[in-house]
Amino acid sequence: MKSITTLGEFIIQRQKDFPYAKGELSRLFSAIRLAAKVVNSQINKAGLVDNIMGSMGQENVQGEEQKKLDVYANDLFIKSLMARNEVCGIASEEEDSYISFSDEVGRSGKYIILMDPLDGSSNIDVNVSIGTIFAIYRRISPVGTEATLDDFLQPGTEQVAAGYVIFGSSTMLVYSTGNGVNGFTFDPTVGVFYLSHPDMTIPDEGKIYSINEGNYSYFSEEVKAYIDYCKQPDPATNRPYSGRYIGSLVADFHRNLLKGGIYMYPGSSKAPNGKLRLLYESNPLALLVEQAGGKASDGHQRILEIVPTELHQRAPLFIGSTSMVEQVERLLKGDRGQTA
Ligand code: P6P
Repeated sequence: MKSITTLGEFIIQRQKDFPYAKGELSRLFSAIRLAAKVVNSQINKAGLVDNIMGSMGQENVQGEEQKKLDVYANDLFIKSLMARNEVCGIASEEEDSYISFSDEVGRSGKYIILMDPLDGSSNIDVNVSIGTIFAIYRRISPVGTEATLDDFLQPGTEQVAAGYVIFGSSTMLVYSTGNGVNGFTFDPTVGVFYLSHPDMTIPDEGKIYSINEGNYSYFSEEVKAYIDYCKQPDPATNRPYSGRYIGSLVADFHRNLLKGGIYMYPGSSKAPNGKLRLLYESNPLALLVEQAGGKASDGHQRILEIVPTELHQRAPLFIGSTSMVEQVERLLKGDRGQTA
């Protein structure tokens, strides 16, 4: 019988792909894997467990109502990562500022992690897929000192690993260390992630466009032109496309990664830089999509090359199949000839 590879086995096999390979990737991912399993078990019974469901009646730094499961996932990932002695600091959507570990072991950590512990959590109550997104960087401050803000404000090109966990009809962990993208599906009967999607690549073309069209009247004329382009019948270019918008970034991204498509959260007159966070939402997904052969842009420049200035800064996001992202970039440059 063909043996299937577990996440742990895969990481050991690929340890050489991870810079400074001394088992560090294995320990980092074992923390993420453990936290993902525990969060998964809580999400699966969220409808039943009163003490988890519902809001804590407080807001996070984003001004968004903090659901108990957000806080639970945030605390769990932080505890699990701290315990592996590889991380000197963590930044999270749920934390106002970054957390640096001041003890000697923490200060000796060589990596920092940025994460959205439970993206799309407003969907928990309606049983829609949600996800965790993470980005791993090598610290730039000296080992042995406390992490600094500069460790977290590195461009996405400096990520040494990035990935997401999608809690959907099945739970999957998808990640890259810069050598392709691989997906692992969780088998809850044995508590193991198995390699189910080796060497994931995104089709260059797709038929799916994902955007919240409720914001149409607030978009620029160029973004409106692309949305209209997606809807214009043209058999030669596979149009009209299908509109698919789950309202959960990880779920929309994952579907487009597998099937081809584009996800967009543009700037608007209401929110000039859009809604999504550069450091722990767009950058990790941009690394994944580029490693899978796709593209991620803020409409004008490569997401990964944006030099961050603030921990929670937002940026417009156009991400997915290369030819679709390039099409919208042309339109954003005012090249209307492409909408014929
Ligand atoms: P809107 C969830 O809050 C999230 O950050 C992403 O997961 C999702 O794609 C987006 O916001 C949805 O935002 O404004 O369309 O409801």
